[in-house]
Amino acid sequence: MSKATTNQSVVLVGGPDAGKTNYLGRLWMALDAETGAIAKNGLPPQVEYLRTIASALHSGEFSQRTAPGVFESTSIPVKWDRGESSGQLIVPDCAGEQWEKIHREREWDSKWEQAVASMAGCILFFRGTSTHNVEPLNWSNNAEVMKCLEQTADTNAGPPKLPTQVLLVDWLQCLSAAYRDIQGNEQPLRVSVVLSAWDLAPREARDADPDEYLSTHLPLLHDFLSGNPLLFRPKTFGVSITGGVLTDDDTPFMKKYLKEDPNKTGYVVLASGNKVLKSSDLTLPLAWAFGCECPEFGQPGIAKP
Ligand SMILES: Nc1nc2c(ncn2[C@@H]2O[C@H](COP(=O)(O)OP(=O)(O)OP(=O)(O)O)[C@@H](O)[C@H]2O)c(=O)[nH]1
Ligand SMILES: [Mg+2]
Repeated sequence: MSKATTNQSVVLVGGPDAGKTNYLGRLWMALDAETGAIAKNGLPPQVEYLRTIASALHSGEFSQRTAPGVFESTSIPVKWDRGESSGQLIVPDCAGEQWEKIHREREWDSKWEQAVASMAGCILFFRGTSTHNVEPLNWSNNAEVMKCLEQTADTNAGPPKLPTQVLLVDWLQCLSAAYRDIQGNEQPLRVSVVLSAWDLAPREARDADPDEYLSTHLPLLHDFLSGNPLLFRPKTFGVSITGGVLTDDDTPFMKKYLKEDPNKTGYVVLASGNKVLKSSDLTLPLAWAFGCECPEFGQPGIAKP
């Protein structure tokens, strides 16, 4: 018998240039192909937005960064458990600048309030190769920061930008508080951490559990998630939507990419029990955030070696 759910949203969280929109386009291809853990269950009303991103990827280009002010609340009918369960997935996409504004102004508008009211989980994006990232700093003795703070005091200029992981933790705090207050939900919030452009991660990190990369490069975020089991149910994924860098040049990778079925490109790396898996199912981060049970996630409670 089919188990229907109410409309549920999965919120895409991340700063500018983190990989949200391009993942959404590649995710749509995977949902549309109906071969992954989650599949489409009919056509979404706003299919044009998804098709535009997907068609850029089809023609060998990443979709451009989202313009500030855009808020695309895509609603996709989906099914899982081999069609036994179905629901409506609402995936709002906006420019990373809107997330920065939420951090600065400590408020979000009614569109976000609506998305959070039906939030099943969230997908948090970080792209290690983005030039927008601000590295964690040693505030107590970093000479450049101390100089900058001194100048800020003298000139009333804006303070230096906060490290990216501080913003990511702040967004999670806001979402977790809203999840509890608005929904009255006592369950931990499901969080998929997507380390995007995993094809550009350092060679030695690429085949290891992406959670180790998180622990080394964003230790505050890693410890915040793993140290609060009553608030969060996190899982870290290394995601490459293409398998390599898309460029106008006639590289061997591009020749291969343009010949391939775009739904066969890219991969997801994740820990499964005591192994590390490389899967071609790009819906897995969504499946975790949505709360689906997938064999790829391994048995709960099995410790890593
Ligand atoms: N090599 C590689 N690059 C990627 C991948 N995914 C995203 N990128 C790069 O990341 C850039 C930013 O991706 P977007 O999807 O636009 O990021 P966004 O989070 O939507 O950014 P805003 O709209 O500014 O908030 C792309 O233009 C690509 O250069 C990937 O799987 N592999
Ligand atoms: Mg975008």
